[in-house]
Amino acid sequence: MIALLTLLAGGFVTAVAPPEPFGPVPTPQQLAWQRMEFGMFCHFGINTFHNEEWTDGTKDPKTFLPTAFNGRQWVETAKEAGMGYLIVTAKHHDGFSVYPTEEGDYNVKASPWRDGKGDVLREVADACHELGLMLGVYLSPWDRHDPLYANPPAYDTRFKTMLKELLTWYAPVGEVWFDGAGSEGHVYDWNGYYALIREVAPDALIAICGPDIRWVGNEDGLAPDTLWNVHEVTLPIPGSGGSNEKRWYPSECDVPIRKGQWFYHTDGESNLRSVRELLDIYYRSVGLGASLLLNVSPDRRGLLPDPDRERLLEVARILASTFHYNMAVHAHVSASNVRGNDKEYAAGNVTDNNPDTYWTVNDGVLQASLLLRYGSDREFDRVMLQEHLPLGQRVTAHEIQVYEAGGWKTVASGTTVGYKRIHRLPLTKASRIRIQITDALAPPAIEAIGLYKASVGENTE
Ligand code: FUL
Repeated sequence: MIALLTLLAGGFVTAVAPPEPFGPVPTPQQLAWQRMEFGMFCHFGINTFHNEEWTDGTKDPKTFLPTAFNGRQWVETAKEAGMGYLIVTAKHHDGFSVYPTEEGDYNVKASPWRDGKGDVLREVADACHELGLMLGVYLSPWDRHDPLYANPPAYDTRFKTMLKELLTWYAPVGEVWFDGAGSEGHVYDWNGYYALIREVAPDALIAICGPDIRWVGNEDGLAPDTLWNVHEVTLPIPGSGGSNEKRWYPSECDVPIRKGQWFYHTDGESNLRSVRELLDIYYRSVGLGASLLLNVSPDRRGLLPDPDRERLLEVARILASTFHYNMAVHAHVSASNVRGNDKEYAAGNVTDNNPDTYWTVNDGVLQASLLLRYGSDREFDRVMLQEHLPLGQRVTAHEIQVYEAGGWKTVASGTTVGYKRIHRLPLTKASRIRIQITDALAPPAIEAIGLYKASVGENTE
């Protein structure tokens, strides 16, 4: 019998077919990217040496002179903080390239740093690849230095050559970040840029002014409370067959660790965000299903400033301590409905720590609940949910309830779940916890549930 079912199901021991995917679903690259959750942005360039956010393209390249550059320190810090990727500014709006491009003359080769042989990207890329972080590159379309900028076709050709340099010299590159700032009214060959990236680095995701990763819409690190991964993308997308296609388009929240400063400023330390602010940003980005791209700008030494580094690592330690123990794995978990009563889709899948398994329900069922039971009370103040994204995003409303004095009491509620939803609650004691999916666009498919107690460190200022 099992053998027959195995044959019928194409190799899987299951009697019931999985639900059809609902709407657009992530590509494997998007899903892997979403699962990293947290990345570091490093703005480093000629601005670093002028206490300015946007220099105008006239600063002398000789002023780019880090005294103790160590790209590995950036990557090691990101890794220690639990980040999965790091994005470097190869060229910002001022047009100065921190890698030895063969295009133009406004780049590291014109600086006395390491006798004109320095290469920021080389060291950061090598360290990323060695330590297992995904490397991303920021290449500003807006260029305030390059005389070719006034001649769009000539500039496009140069820009594509630079993209090709970055994607081949520092391969593999996982994300290309196209900033829209300053570009109002300028016509770029976006289709040509995208086609080149797809050809040279098919696994690279194109972010912001691009079809794969969406800007969350602010620089405060805050995602909206209802966050969908499916959006209508209006940019030109090669091969998409139209400009208003609905596609999987996950959000990235970019935010600087020093308020308002993407580049290092010698007098900027008072802008360093507090532990409490950074934790809040984490919960309001990752905790709402977006990715968090936190900018830590290297200083004039070419190192992450000590206070910023310590602040980041402190936040990372606190988060690791909050989330290291998921007490849901010790609950008895049951569900109001299990698809075909098949154990392939059982409630227990939400606590098995396996992203490939999930709990789901019969076709047509849009409301369902999971019940977590313990023999005695547990104390928790964080509840985490994740949908199984390979089947598309489905949940539109949910509630967390606890059984108390003879009745169910709602302690948290929300709309979308998506990649992840973390609720912060007052410290709650209960032996029965119910996760209610109260509405969905298609039968819910939940991959993971977590119950945690926040580290005392979360009360740090
Ligand atoms: C903005 C830029 O203008 C800032 O300088 C910074 O690069 C930020 C990430 O994007 O649009």
